[in-house]
Amino acid sequence: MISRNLLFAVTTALVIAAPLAYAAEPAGVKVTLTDQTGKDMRIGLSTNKVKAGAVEFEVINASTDLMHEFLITPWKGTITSLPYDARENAVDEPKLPHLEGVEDMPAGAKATIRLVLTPGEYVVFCNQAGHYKMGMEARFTVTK
Ligand SMILES: [Cu+2]
Repeated sequence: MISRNLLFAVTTALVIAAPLAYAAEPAGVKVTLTDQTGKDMRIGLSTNKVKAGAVEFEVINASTDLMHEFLITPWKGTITSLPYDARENAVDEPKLPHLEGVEDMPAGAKATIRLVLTPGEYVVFCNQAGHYKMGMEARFTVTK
């Protein structure tokens, strides 16, 4: 899906999403996108809670054959309640309040993105067609 505020992944390239406004080391989160022949798709996070400020997400698409992506949006509701476009079989991205991340990562691709996050509840997800409904979503919390 093509969305605002998103970057395209380039295999093994380092992608910096936003200029860093803080001198402190950013919090680090390792993100692993996995699937097994189209089943058991998930987003693995090394931690699902960080302090507000700069956060560096080290994303790897560990799939051997499928494209995945890593998107993050502020969301107070349940992780399965994002606005959904049934025709596209994907989360309705323009209806989200804010969206960042890295999309269309080929199998094996890695990307590092650095975001500045404010306190609150977030949902991370993959929005390749069908993947959100197949379990590629997780809660992410940013504390004060
Ligand atoms: Cu996916």
